[in-house]
Amino acid sequence: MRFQRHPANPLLRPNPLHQWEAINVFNPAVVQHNGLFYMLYRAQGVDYVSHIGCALSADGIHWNRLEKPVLSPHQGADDYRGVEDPRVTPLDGAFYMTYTAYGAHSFFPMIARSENLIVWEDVGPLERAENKDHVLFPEKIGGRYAILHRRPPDIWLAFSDDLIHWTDHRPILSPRPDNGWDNTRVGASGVPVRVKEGWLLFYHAYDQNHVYRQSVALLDGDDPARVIHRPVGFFLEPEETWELKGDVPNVVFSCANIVVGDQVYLYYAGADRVIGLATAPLADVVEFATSS
Ligand code: BMA
Repeated sequence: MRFQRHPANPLLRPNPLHQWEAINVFNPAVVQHNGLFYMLYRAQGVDYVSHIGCALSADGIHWNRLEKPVLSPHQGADDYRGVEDPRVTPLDGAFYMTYTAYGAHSFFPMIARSENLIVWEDVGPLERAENKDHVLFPEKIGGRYAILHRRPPDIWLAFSDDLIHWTDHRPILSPRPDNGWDNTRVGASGVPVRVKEGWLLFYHAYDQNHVYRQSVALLDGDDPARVIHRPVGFFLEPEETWELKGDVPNVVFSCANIVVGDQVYLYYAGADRVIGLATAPLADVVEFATSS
């Protein structure tokens, strides 16, 4: 199974009219709300400080951007180098953005909340340690909030009663040293997708040559610490020129895998510079995640 690239790719490019997004736009979250698609994307200008911009679309293909970022560094020394890699989870009637705060002491994972996807307020850090690729599940599991995160090089799971205190941290998915493409590091992509078979955990991995690829595994519906099946292969790797060359070469990196009708829309960045879309029937993704 392979995802099909959209013929209009790349859908979003850097915008030289806005200083803050003049060099790179990448790693977007996408959610559907009030009949529109909202994209929250990471953007960099010539200073390489990351902001989070917002674009709106009626069809998920053609986007109109807001003039200004919706989130910029605001925590002084903790994030003055940027706010990065948003993932957005609809939960409890609101939206939660998990993003990486990059500051004086490296980076750590933050959680913010919004009712309208434009005005964001911080909830707090998941932990003040080198960690990223964190994303909330869209519903409580066993009565508690659940989150995926990444303490290098593994994907971890943790739980919370209040989204502030996180416990029961444990690694659930690791690189496979003998398996070429995902032998070095793994991290979650977008919000896990609930299907009747369990949770689809979309993830990225890179190998010893720093080539980023995308795949998906199946987690148990009630106990997502349990990996039911993990395909040997991947479903997307850098092939197009804009995926092979950019700010960081050989990268397809996704923070959004949403279900639209009977399709999965995987939004992703090519080479940390532009944003594209690839799609696949949900039924094919489930088959891949359960049997290949
Ligand atoms: C990761 C993250 C992503 C980036 C990727 C490839 O560590 O920082 O933002 O897209 O590297 O450069």
